[in-house]
Amino acid sequence: MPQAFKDLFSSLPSEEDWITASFRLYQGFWLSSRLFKGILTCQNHFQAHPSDILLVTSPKSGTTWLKAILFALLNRAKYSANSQRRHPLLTQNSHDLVPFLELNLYLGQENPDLTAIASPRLFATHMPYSLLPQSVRDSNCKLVYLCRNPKDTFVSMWHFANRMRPEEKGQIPIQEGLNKFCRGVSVCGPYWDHVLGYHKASLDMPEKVLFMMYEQMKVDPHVHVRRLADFLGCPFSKEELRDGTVEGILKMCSFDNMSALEVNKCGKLWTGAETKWFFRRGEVGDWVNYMSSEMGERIDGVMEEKLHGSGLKL
Ligand code: PPS
Repeated sequence: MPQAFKDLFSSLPSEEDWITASFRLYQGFWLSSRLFKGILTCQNHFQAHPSDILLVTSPKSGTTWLKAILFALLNRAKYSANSQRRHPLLTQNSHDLVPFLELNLYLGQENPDLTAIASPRLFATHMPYSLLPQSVRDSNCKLVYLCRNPKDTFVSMWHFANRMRPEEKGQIPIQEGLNKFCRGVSVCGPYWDHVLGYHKASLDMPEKVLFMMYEQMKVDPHVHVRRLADFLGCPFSKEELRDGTVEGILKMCSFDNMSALEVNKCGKLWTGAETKWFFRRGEVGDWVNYMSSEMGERIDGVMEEKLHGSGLKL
């Protein structure tokens, strides 16, 4: 990390993270040193194009799923999900097909080669709205925000942190994770400020920011994928609607199909994380299997207070 970044990072308020290192509070959000470096580099060097599409999520909100759906949607003329045979999503994890700006592209370099990426370029990010590079906010590029209910997001985060922790550290007690989450201390947290930033942006600029919910996608994926395609300016044609293109994409990107692929059972990502860790249960309401109703009510109480007046209920 450049010395100036290091000096700034070490001057910031710090908290123990969920794994082995520390978070720092930068402009209201908790970041690891990797994220901090990637975000600042990206802010300084990324030039958004008006045709770019950015998938934004708070971690564990369904990023892996929506990366796959967006990739399949945007590349449907080139790769048919219905024939399934040659589709890149069958042999590559969606994180390898849709890079994170701050965690892949701008992590170790100021000027990654983006020339090979065809337009519209599809990227992902966990960056809070207020930390996005200025060029993203100024250009006409589109942002798709996927939000997931906080209790399932928290439980998913807790499981993932436990997998990332070295064996000798043991599991992070769920109560300790909950205390952190409810104080806002999680990757790119506070969770509620992350969500609120994009929710407000979607109300202010509905043509630029689409706010989607994991739970709604689970209930009625067909409707929401069509909504996504309309928003991105690539609506499904009548013929596509007749010939099962939407169903093909949804089936290919379904939890059952993706989690059964060899690449998602045995592969690893650049971070060292195993691809199978990104496919745990993929269900709505799984939190009840890990948290007492009092713990659930605690998250509900925090959300009620923090989201008050926003019009958003989670
Ligand atoms: S990350 O690290 O932020 O990219 O993780 P992310 O992909 O956002 O979150 C992981 C959770 O998403 C679930 N998942 C899916 N749900 C539905 N359909 C599909 N295809 C799918 N793929 C992954 C995954 O199981 C994690 O949720 P939990 O509740 O832990 O199962």
